[in-house]
Amino acid sequence: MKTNKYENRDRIERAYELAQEAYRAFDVAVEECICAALDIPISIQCWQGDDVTGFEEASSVGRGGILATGSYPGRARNGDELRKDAEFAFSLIPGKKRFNLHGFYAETGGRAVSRDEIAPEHFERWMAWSREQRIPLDFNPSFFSHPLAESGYTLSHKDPKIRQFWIRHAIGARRIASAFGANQDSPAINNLWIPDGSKDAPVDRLSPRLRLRDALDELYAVPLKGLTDALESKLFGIGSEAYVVGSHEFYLGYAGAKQLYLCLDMGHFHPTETITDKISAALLFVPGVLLHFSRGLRWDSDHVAIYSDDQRDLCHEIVRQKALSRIRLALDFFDASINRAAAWIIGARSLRKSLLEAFLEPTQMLLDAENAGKYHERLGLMEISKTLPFSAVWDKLCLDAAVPIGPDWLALVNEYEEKTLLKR
Ligand code: RNT
Ligand code: ZN
Repeated sequence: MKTNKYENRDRIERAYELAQEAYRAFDVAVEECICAALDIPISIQCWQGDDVTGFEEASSVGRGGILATGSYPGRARNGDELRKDAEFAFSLIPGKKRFNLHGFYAETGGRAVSRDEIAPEHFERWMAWSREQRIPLDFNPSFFSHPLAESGYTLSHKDPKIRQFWIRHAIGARRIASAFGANQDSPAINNLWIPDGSKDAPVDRLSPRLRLRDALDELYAVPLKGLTDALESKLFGIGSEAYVVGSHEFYLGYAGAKQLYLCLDMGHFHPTETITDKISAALLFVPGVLLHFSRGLRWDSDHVAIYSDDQRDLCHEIVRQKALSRIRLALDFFDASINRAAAWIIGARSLRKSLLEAFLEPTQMLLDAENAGKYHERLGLMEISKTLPFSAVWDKLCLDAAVPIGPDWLALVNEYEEKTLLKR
């Protein structure tokens, strides 16, 4: 496929002008919508680049807690490859970006450093890269793929020694996020997710939750600046089909009580349950919400995010809420069965697209209809707004952001795959 086959500045500008006219009839200022959509940072997950493997030798010991499936060639095997792939993906993703790291992406110069000893110094290279790229970093402690996580319990483990190990890791992670915050002009999100749970129905559901509460109290008691702590729940996972210690109710209560951010992952709820309706409720009681854009498919939660009804609804909700200063957006999927840079690009572009569409909604008209009790009008307008000439505005957004239009990015991915990824 030839690069710039689709891009035709003149055609895009003409289509855009007509689109602007169409939106004007709905009192939508398209130019402002493009700027607003480009301005929202999307935190891109490093772990799509290497199948959540990390750089530790020890990670081969256990894959407990998380698992990417697929064996597409070209996985990044070290920090340099991961950074290179991320830079390539960045160049094809419009709008503001952040990069989201995990504890086991520490670069220790070949020295084995125990998970409970990782510190800001092991992220010097990431921080230098972040400054150079002007891409702020976010962080996550890693409570999986480790021998001490193999039992299925970490912060809620009944052995105090194992619990303390993970508490030390969590505090270290908070220090790293704090160092990121000092290295950039916005706080780093430090999102805590643990796999703790049980394959079969436990008799005692309370004790692990008491231990988790106490462990969290201990690790959040360390005062640190420059970071925003978030907590992520899950309904069930591999090996925790019957019971998850850090459930939604647990963290909703905890985040509310301690005034921490609540992380809602699109794939972490019952298959027919969406997170769209949870935001307005949660924001009444927690300082902010971190969203993990993912795609649950049957039992799994980690497929590439796409321009789906679920994602579009969610973006409409966060834009309508006018609470973007209290909402952070991150991608969370890991598909090892397709080109990994393409996975990043598809996910991030789809999210930006859903955001743009949400900004273009004639919200005031919908609200007027709703407030007048004219629900047929509300529904009618919602249907009409779905087929306004949105794709012409999306093309213009890509043009403004100087990223390839339409399918032109695919040719660049194929070229990168051939010249770089397949040589690994
Ligand atoms: C796992 C959680 C968590 C992870 C990442 C790697 O179920 O969604 O967010 O995907 O931390
Ligand atoms: Zn997640």
